[in-house]
Amino acid sequence: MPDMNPASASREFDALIVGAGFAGLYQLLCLRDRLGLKAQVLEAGDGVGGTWYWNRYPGARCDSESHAYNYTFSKELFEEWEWTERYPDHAEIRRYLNHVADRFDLKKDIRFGTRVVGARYDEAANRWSVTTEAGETLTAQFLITAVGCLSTANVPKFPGLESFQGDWYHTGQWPHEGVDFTGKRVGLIGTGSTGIQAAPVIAETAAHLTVFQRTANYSVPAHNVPLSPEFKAWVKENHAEIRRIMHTNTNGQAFFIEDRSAWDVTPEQRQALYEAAWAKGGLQFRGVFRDILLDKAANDTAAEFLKNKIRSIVKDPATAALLADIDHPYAAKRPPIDTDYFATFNRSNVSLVNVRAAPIERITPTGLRTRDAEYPLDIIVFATGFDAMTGPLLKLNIEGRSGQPLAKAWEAGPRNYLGLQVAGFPNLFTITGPGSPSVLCNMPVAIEQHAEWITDCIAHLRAKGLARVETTEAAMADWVAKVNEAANVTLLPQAHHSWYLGANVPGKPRVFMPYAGGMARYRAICESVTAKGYEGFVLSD
Ligand code: N01
Repeated sequence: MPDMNPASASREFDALIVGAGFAGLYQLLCLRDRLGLKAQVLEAGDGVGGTWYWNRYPGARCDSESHAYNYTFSKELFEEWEWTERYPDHAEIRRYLNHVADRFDLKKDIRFGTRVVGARYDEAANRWSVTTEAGETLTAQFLITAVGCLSTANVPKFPGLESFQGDWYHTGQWPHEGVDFTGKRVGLIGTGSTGIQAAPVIAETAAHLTVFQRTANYSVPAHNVPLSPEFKAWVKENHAEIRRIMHTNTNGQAFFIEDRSAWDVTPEQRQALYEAAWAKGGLQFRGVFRDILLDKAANDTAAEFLKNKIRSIVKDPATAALLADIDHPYAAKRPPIDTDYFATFNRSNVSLVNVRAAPIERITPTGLRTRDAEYPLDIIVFATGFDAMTGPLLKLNIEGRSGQPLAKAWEAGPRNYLGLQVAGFPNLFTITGPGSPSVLCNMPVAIEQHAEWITDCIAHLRAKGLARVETTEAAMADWVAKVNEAANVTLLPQAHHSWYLGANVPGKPRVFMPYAGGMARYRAICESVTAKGYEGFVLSD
């Protein structure tokens, strides 16, 4: 007999979704409004935004251009929303996601301030039991993770951190009220996309900024600007075409990678093309030649151009040499874009320390000590990245059939099918999970494709009177091989310290995590799987 108790009815759902960022919001809309499911989002934060709820560090701004950093499912939504800048900052993205949540009346089905700490599959009932930090248990037939790829902060375990008498922050858990750097001696650890965005802004007010660099990085100017009325009008007029490009190209951006090789042009023409791309700025620099990420010699031409730019901007030759001492192919790590990053090192209140040569040994009560020197600091900023892709999923403590922990199933690295499902974990879907294009694609595009695929799959089950979908070991083995093959034809695995490989977290298995075969190919694979009756999945009652 069904449980008629209203208290338990409020804890039983068709679908539970973890996370209220781009992915969770759209998944809720799809399941609730298109399929009529009773769905609920559980969100640890007190508002929508996902990664943008937490990442409020100085300079936090998207590297996709605003006209491409949108949902594309609603023409009306696209037409009524207007971005103000070429790249939206974190606050504007939160305003956008709040607008979406309000426009589609999503917040009533989101529980904020609710951190998921466990999820267990009950085979007999075919339901997931999800536990929250507050000790509540909620159940659902389907469990969908929308936890993002970069949401588990990686704070290196430097000895002595607890003794530090100043303040320290990780950029991915930034205080909402901001941090006042005025007159402070600030140490910034990390020179990935985050550190490169934060350094110039911190330097504006800090008494002194010391940047601790372990791996030198490329960066291309963002050239952020307020959007002109003409550009805004152009975007609205060309919405259909912009959407078409985003949905058919390899990276989900609103531009195509040029179909020419670096060797199709003369050295002078190549230089001119790089100069034009540098002047234009942003991620399109990667798209100048089709073989930049495939052919090391082609990549070297881009790398040398970018290193020369560093040498031409940074006045002190020793600092310039250290910044340009880059040991990996361009774009083999996620390529940052910046606003005045290299020029920041020309300021008298900024210095650069090589912590590859002399590693950080400990945090002291008054600062930081490397092998060679002591640096007195008032504030330490950890721009040290994330336990990417697998971290947010493993933190949920998911247990599948027979109580098998996901952590055990992924002991040697993530194994799944299409980045969407793991054998032994029926009715669990992982939006933009490892093994999907995710971080190698403009995220909203990857997210929409996954949310829609999951929605179609659940609709199919319901239409057939089935209750369970689960991938197989064989499908996973085949997919893991395809993910490796796709990575290995590119230069991506050559950046041996990349978070794509899990290399930034000590002890994490080294597995190339995202699917590098491109969004267009991935989309076609998913469509073919559906057309073949969900090939690689077992559907049952
Ligand atoms: O993190 P990262 P992030 N001692 O891992 C260093 C997205 N994002 O937050 O390279 C000393 O890239 C580490 O050094 P190394 C984007 O996808 C997007 O910057 O490991 N240093 C590295 O320099 C991006 O790729 C946007 O040797 C240590 C840095 O910390 C992803 O988020 C903006 C260390 C970490 O770089 C992550 O970027 C920001 C240690 N023990 C982020 N441990 C935009 O949209 C780590 N490091 C623009």
